[in-house]
Amino acid sequence: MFQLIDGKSIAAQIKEEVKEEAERLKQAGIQVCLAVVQVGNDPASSVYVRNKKKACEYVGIRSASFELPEDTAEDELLELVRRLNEDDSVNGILVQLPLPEHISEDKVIQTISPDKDVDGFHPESVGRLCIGEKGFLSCTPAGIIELLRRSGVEIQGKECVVVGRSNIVGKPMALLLLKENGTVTIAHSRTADLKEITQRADILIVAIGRPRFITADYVKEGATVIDVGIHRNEDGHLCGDVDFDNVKEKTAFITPVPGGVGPMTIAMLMKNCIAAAK
Ligand code: L34
Repeated sequence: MFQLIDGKSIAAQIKEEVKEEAERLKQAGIQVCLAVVQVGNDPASSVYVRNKKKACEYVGIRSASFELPEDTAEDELLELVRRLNEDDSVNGILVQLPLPEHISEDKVIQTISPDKDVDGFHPESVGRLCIGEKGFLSCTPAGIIELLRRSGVEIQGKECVVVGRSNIVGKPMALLLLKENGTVTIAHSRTADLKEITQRADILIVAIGRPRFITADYVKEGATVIDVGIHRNEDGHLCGDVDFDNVKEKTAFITPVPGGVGPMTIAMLMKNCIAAAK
């Protein structure tokens, strides 16, 4: 028997906690505000951005929305970010990724003031995480740690395998698991014998971006499986990087898609906004 890790309900709990904090700040005269910037109208990004704005509204964080056309010049976006850096009424800045090809994501991320880096993507935030200093944590990996914690899955001493090495998920995920005293392996698309590595995992975090890639033969009996992937097929159905129905019976704990990691990313963003305001 496996246990479903209900990201939606754990995220709802966290949002209740954030709501109370936002209320307390309001009573102290502080209205928390998140600037949400989207360039173009990638349908998936639009869904995620809409969910973020809805969460803001629910917890009592003001969201200031900036929707720029796909052909926005890089300089124009950088100028907007600088303006938001200077704006004292804005506590956090979120520029939804991916950006159009002609804009350098690195440049944009590095232009965001580290004090308003609620995504935790700025090199200063990443550097802090790397050396164990306090700072903004990338929302998806921080949300995964919170999912494990609130589900009673111990990390200390466990074999943790992260599949994927992106700056947004894989790398910070590995660092956070390490901070929790996990024994961490990062595998990726060029890993020679992926199955052999993933079969060792007590905690398997999958962020490879391939629909239903992880099947039962990749999973150790009794493992905890966290699925970061999100794919939409022709008929609008969502699935993850893990073949859920094939894998679930082999696991002790598993996250679904949707309703797993996604809602947690948003809940942690709300938490980071409160921290930014403080
Ligand atoms: N700057 N860009 C920036 N920050 C981020 O933290 C993100 N990420 C990723 C993409 N780009 C980003 C997100 O917000 C992924 N991501 C994200 C956010 C929310 C959801 C999924 C990914 C989400 O709400 N998922 C729902 C289903 C939504 C649907 O219907 O498609 C879920 O239950 O998984």
